[in-house]
Amino acid sequence: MTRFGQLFNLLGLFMALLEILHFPDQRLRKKATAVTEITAKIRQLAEDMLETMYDAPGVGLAANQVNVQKRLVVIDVSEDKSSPLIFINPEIINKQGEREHEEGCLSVPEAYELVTRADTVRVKALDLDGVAFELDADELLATCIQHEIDHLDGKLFVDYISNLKRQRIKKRLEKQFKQQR
Ligand code: GNR
Ligand code: NI
Repeated sequence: MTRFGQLFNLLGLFMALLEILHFPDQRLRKKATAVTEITAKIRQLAEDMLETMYDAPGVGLAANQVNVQKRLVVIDVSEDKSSPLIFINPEIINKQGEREHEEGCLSVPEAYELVTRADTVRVKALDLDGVAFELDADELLATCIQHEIDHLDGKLFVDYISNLKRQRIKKRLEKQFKQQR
């Protein structure tokens, strides 16, 4: 987060916690569209998404999860929440190997399952100034980037597990979120 972001966060001003959609909400299935202009609204969204992710807490968040169908992702896999990353229109330009990693998702609370993905990835994206950058990722960051780009394409980690497991999770969450309303 920027210095200003951190300051505002400490003061508890101007930033907002966004509501996270939950599986099986169909809005999570919409494909997000490219960000064509980095406006003040997009910058505000990125800040709010970071705050929402840290509050949850989670290591990543895609705009679809907060009901904005734009290709924007925030990630911070650091121990001390000191390394926020913002990816606009991210694309994986190279993947290598395979690795199984236990995944969870803020849109699928309390479900953790093994998913096989590429071991390392090279990702290309724009930063908040519209400047293109590339990043090599491994370990949790590699998993997280692939998980978030899936969100932008309307895909969830539960799509990779058995139908039986997915149906069980769906039933539990439908019940849980009906009770809360
Ligand atoms: O917080 C999260 N943890 C996580 C752990 C393993 C693999 C992927 C993730 S991403 C998740 C946050 C989230 O739902 N992002 O979309
Ligand atoms: Ni997720």
